[in-house]
Amino acid sequence: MTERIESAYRLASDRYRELGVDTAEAMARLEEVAVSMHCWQGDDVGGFENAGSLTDGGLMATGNYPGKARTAEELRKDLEKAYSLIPGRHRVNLHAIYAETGGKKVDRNELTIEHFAGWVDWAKSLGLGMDFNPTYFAHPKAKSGFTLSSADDGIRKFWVEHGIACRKIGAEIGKRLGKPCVTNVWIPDGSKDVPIDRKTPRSLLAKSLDAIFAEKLDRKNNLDSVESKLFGIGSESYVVGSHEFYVGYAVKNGTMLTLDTGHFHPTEKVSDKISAVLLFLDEVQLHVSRGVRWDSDHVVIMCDELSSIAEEIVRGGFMDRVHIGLDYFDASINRIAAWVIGMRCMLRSMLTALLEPTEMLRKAERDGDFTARLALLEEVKALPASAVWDYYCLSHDAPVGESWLREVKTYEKEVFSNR
Ligand code: RNT
Ligand code: ZN
Repeated sequence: MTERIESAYRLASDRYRELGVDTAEAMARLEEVAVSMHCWQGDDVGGFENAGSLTDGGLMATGNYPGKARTAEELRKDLEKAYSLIPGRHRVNLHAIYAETGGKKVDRNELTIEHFAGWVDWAKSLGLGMDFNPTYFAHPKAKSGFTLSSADDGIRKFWVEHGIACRKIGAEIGKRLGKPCVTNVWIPDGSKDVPIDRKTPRSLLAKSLDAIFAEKLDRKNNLDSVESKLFGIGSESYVVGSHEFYVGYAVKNGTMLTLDTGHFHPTEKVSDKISAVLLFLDEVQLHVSRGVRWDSDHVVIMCDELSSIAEEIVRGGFMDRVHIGLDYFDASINRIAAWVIGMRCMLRSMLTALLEPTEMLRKAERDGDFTARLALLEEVKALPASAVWDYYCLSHDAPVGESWLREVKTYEKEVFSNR
């Protein structure tokens, strides 16, 4: 098999060379892409706290596939399995509800790095980077549907303290791992039915965020980001932290912006937003998801929008300003497979974009030859990127093609069946 992959690669490489594309260079650039893999796919956004229901916050994982991770050890083991089936060095994205408190109840405003030391040591031993998220849902103090924008001073104060605690944790994670941690704020706040006052919660949210971000932290360790949403379960009519709110907030305050591909109107595309917001912001984070009809958090696949996102990142020269992360939760299929499919698709779409004969396409556009632009774009889709991808997997100790699935099935038999 190795020989077949190598000879297919050589043929592909020759074909790309004819178009002025260097496949070795594309693969070298792909090595630089560290995708943040979201731990919450492994346990349906459960965490280890048992403080409240996930739907208090408008998130819902559907399905009951066996084998869900129940402890940090199980989750790390599953994550390790997934990373072993994905080429390259990546990152892990953690939520505050994944704290390890040794059985003690520690409320969210009291969390410290100590509760994540197990995760940091583990990430270090695997050479992973790490990102972090305060958890503003699945908690009694989120039950009303309002957290940082709550009209109740006590509730708001609690969640501001949680935000501050999490930024400190993020900074310490970044320091210990020697690469910055993106600490991302997403809140579920909003209302099911038409509100009278849309203004007050937004001004309270801005005030709460100002309090959370008041302390300047070294960007070497921690990068703050804010994530908008269009609607959620229970916040169909009004979301406090809308896109306009956070674009404004991020531009004014110099934070990063998180663009989740499920958080816009279905015909609105994140791929089109990247070059716009990066004119005014230093960096953005992506939560790559796949909405089906709505923000349904399906597993990422090779769809047109994924290709467009990858193309925009590469064509724009944005690889070092766009932090790519995944965000979905599917409990109806093997959860490790869900990670592996999404990660491999994300990377394969990046490789395909890196292999694009962009100069040729740009020239057609510059010359006003839109016939050629369209014709070439369609021909490019048929280039042998998959042969380069197979070779990339082979040369990075990752399974080629569908062979990773066998390993997941074996793991399922040996590990999941005992849970
Ligand atoms: C929710 C947001 C948010 C969460 C995670 C768990 O709609 O997308 O990013 O999915 O933080
Ligand atoms: Zn998200």
